[in-house]
Amino acid sequence: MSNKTLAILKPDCIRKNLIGKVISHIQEAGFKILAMKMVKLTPDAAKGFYEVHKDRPFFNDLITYMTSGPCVPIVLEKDNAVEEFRKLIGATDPAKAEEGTIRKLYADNIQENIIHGSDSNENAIKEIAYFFSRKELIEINGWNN
Ligand code: IDP
Ligand code: MG
Repeated sequence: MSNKTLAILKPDCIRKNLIGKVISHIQEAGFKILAMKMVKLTPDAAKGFYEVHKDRPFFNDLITYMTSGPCVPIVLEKDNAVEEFRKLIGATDPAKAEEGTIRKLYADNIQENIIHGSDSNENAIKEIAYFFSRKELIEINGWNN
């Protein structure tokens, strides 16, 4: 799965009516959408997804934010997808993100930063499985994906 990554359009992206703009940006950068849905995370689901951050001071605020409205998880495909997508979204803190990146263009602050991107191939595989069942992925894209 080294050509795949998981994006999540976060609740601020949906609230600000930026779904279309952000997806255009992603598609124009050459990513293919393999699967997509809208979900409202429960606190437990958000905690599970961000378990690696459970001891960080911003964890509780992060869970409140991620459960504050619907999210749109998206499975994306491109060569070197994880690294290419992290470049496209920019640094966690939009103030530090490069010009032209999605976070620089659309994010308000380090917490409400519009979009998630997996940070390694290993995590991409886990994160895709967190939102999409094998059955769903096969039904959508066939056995080769
Ligand atoms: P990433 O999304 O760029 O991979 P992570 O360090 O994995 O960044 O953090 C996960 C999410 O937690 C961030 O996207 C952001 O929403 C939030 N976050 C990270 N660092 C901070 C912080 O210092 N203050 C508030 N929220 C933060
Ligand atoms: Mg991260």
